[in-house]
Amino acid sequence: MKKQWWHGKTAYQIYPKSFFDTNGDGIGDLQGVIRKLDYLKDLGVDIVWLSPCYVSPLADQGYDIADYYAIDPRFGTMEDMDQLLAEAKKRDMYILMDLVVNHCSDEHEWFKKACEDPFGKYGKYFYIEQVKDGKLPCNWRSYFGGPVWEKLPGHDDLYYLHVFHKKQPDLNWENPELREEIYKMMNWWLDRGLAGFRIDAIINIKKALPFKDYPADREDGLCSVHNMLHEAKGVGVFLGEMRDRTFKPHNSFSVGEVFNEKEEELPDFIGDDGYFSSMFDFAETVFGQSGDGWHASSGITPDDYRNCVFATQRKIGQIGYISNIIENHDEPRGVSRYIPEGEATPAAKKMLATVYFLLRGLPWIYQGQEIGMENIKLNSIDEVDDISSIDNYKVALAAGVSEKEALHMIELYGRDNARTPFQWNASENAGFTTGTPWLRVNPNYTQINLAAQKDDPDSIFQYYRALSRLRKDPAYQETLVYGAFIPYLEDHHNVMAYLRRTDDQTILVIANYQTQPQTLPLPGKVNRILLANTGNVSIQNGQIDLEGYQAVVLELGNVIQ
Ligand code: TEU
Ligand code: CA
Repeated sequence: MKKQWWHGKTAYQIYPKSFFDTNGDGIGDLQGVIRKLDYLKDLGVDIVWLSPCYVSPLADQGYDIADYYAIDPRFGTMEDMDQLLAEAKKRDMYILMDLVVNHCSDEHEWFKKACEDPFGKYGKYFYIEQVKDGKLPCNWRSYFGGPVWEKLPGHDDLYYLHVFHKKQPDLNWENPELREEIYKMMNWWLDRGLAGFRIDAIINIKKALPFKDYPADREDGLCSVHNMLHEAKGVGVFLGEMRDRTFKPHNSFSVGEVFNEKEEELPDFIGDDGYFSSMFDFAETVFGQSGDGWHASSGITPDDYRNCVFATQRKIGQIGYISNIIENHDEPRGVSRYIPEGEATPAAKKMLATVYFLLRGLPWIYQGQEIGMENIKLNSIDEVDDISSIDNYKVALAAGVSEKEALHMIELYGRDNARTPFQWNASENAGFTTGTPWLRVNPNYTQINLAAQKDDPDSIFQYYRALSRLRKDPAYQETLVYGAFIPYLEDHHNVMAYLRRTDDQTILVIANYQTQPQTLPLPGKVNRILLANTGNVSIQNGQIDLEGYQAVVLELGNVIQ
């Protein structure tokens, strides 16, 4: 694998709407991101991915873009964006925007023109089908529930495709004219100084055509889009063209949100000449998911989590450079999901931080993760904003689940968990806004907030700073960035341990993933302790006595493996 400038960096995802509000309207904005660049630099952040802040009706919180060339006034102006790019550059930081091109908003000019002339130029930017006697072209279910076909406004016999929300009409990537529009827009942003993109839902752009039904998988007579994705061939033609027309000429960074990738395609996706620089590991995020809806999902134990992570590390090997997360804006908070209920102490949160951050791959921190932000408790469905949660709530009730249980399911899996405002301090609204926050602040902000951790050497925040510094330490960087990943004690219950190894150095990451202490054998002599998430480290007779949720990073000598 060719070495790249970004391999040794630390990456961070900002959900602007919930990050920091500077004008008191209760909505986070670009000026808020600018104000916090020094904070991010101090944390050790180099690369910043901004969730969408383009003009949008926010039907899917900005993942429904109505103008790719303009910033939504609720987030600021293009001048703010240019200022952010300039201020980031001054700090050797790199800004990525979210590229949402499987679909646009139904309020985009293109779609409005398509409604005026469904068979003209802009009608061909979308999938518009004639429907006779009400028989839809296919029985796929939208990711947000219901059929993927909606009546084209102004036309009784024409329907348009939307695999997501009905306000997110799919763009027709089979149309070269549409693809040219997308590349032009991408290059416009890259020429403006953007370092690259996070690529949204990109595997959906290639449909298996002609449209056809698959066996219904629920009472609604519909089926998962995944049936079609499994059959779709040739997404690489579009992705290779995108790479050659945009990323390559700019030598920019790109990270794909890719679910349902085919294993044999991994080298094409993230190999040295791959479509993208990297892609996210979602193995642990999809573990236990059910096609019947969130209510039918099973939880994930520490051993499951470890096995998912190790499977990805093995699958990727030296093919490319995976992006490692414990959460993002679509997922519950990692510390609430991957640490058993009631055990998410600061030590446990730092243990989780240790075992994912030092994997082989690019470590991503999602806003608030660095201070251990947690899922939010719900009192009623009226408090929920997320369209995916509301859909799953309805599906659960229809399946006979009680309202109480359906609400608890949203507490476990809902996307609002990661979208509650960043908890800056213990003042009103956690210091996020002087106005009324667009989404409820987690009431635990009085305990969990940055101000309470900034100057505490034992805080989660300081621990993330230490992890980022360790991974960039010249004495260990080559091993932690490029060293082979070798599982250790991988069948040992509630243990997550692995070696990172080069010819010259071996580093052991070893964690006790439970409250009860356990003593474990070490695979070699300990040269030095590089990091530990709790007090003292007890090593004797070639063994290590780990306290509950203790994680330790050791440099070893003469390892027997
Ligand atoms: O998500 C793509 C996606 O398919 C999964 O995240 C999941 O299906 C979805 O979150 C529903 O639970 C991307 C964005 O990350 C997400 O925020 C958008 O809602 C979606 O695409 C549409 O743009
Ligand atoms: Ca604001």
